[in-house]
Amino acid sequence: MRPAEGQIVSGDALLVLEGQPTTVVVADGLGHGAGAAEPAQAFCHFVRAHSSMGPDRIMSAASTEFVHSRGLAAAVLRIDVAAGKFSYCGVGNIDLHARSSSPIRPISTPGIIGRPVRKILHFDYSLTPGDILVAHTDGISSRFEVEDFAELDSAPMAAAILERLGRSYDDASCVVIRL
Ligand SMILES: [Mn+2]
Repeated sequence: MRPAEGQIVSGDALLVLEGQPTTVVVADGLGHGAGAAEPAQAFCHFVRAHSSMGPDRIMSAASTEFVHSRGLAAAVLRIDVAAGKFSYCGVGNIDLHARSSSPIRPISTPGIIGRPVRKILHFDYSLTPGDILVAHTDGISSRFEVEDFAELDSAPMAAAILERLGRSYDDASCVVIRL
């Protein structure tokens, strides 16, 4: 991840809680700089504190919890490698792309966490070894195919996507998960 041009602090935040299952959070606080980083980082702490809850329950609890914040977009990914399962729940401009043996195309519910949101969508999928998941904030254009980066390992892939598709005027962050 990197901050928008001219900013020192990124208003995006990422969290990876490795385990069985693994939880990944991608968050984008409204606006830029330290004020935007606050709700994004608070959301990461909130997920860490509620990691036993399902992504959809975390998200609906967060809608109330962040009512007095400036608001944010975020997605929670839950990856259970042993069970071959993947759950996704997002609100706002967070995108997920996959290269997978069965189709994985979740969408984030339009809206802002901390403002009234209509029914929050969540998605459950099967995972197979070799599958690749890429989640990113709207500081990265979603006009790419995972396949075009698939020869790279996770960290270089995230860096290449950021470099080639990052928008300089926004905080940008990207997480790559390879099974
Ligand atoms: Mn953004």
